[in-house]
Amino acid sequence: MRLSQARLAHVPTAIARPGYDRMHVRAGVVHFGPGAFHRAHQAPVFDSLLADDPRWGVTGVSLHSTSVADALLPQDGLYTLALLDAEPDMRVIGAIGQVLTARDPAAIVDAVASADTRIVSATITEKGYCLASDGSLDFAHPAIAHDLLQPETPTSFIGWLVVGLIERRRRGGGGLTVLSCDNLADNGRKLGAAVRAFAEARDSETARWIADEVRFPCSMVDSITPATDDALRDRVRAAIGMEDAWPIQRERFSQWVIEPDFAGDRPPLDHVGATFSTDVRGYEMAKLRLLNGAHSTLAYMGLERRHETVAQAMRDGALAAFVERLMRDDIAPSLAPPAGLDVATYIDAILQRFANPAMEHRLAQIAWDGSQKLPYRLLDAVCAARAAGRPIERLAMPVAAWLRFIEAKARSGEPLTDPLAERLLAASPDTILAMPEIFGELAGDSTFAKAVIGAMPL
Ligand code: CS2
Repeated sequence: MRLSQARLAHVPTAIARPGYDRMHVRAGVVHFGPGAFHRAHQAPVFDSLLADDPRWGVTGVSLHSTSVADALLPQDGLYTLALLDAEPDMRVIGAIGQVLTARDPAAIVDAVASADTRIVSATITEKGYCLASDGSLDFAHPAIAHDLLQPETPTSFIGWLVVGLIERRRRGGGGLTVLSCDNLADNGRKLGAAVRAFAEARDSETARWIADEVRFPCSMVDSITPATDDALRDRVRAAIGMEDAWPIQRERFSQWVIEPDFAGDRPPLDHVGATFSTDVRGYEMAKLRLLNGAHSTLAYMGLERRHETVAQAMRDGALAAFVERLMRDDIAPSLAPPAGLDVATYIDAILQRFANPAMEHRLAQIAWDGSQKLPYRLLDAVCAARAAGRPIERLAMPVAAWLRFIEAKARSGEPLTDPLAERLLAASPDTILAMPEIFGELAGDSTFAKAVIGAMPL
């Protein structure tokens, strides 16, 4: 027995189910990258919205794999979300109707161009934006170079989006909101500039239409989402009384702060858990540097100390004390918190979330894609410390641990999950520290290089 629309009525009543008629849902949102984070964070918000308004269903688009479509389509898009707490809570989410893949390019273009679609959102991870270290579109990126040469058969999110936007304009379609939900500082602004630059390289009329009609609000997203494992599948099977091929788990806490800069209709996301704020930047900087910066620190320094999960690393007194000191003394002074965000309390809450014993959040998962994550998470704080004349020795320690992590992979021959893996595995620590595409202005900073090379394991 597999979870599906027909079997939804058999899910025990203790488990919340879509309280709306899924037959009448229309897809107002096209989401690129319907992986675990989207299904844990934004999809439940739209699921709550659907209780009052059937216009906000979600069509997922997976550009690089068919695994989400293969798991969810036999389940009519349904899946179980488990909130991990002392008392785990489960809920069946029905917001996702369709999952499209690159097997059906015309359907992707049609989804972006459709009059029903008001929002195109994305969780494609840092590397999906194809940005250079100054935050602008990297025209030398192989996917972007490919998409400019063969614009009708793109590979990148930006390439696909622009094909969809051209079709939307051709149909006389209205404006659109493109909502980045990835962990990048200034995510919306960077995406908007990248899309306009790409469109400009194709034709300036499209670029002008995009500038006039498409909004790119910034958003800060937060909810810790450990990867799905067999333990979760078993728990969900026992709870719902049937198979769910891909349930999702996350902590109870969830935050979504969105700039209220929408084209046309803005769904009342603030009635279902999100916050609209004109100071997303302040929230984003605090979240990226404190939570994600500490996460990456725990990952590289924790793996080195043979820990496997975040909660385990937090039970290591020396490491937990180091991370707390890093957050309070080195990162906090680099922030410009929005009115109403008390940084000391925010740090307390993050430390408590990390220690949640109900979550098995693997450090190896967080350690992926270091070359893409460290700039926003740690290096921006290093730059701020350098500019203000504050010490950088502690901030250099997780960077050094990352370099040792790469060295260990090179030595053992184990794979390194990172888009720059090949180059990183072949390079010395000094060569890596001189890569401007990772280190930006710090690439030529001998004080920083000295601090990193001199940093010892904890
Ligand atoms: C984590 C994030 O895997 C990682 O790199 O730091 O996914 C983190 O759990 C989320 O950003 C929390 O909102």
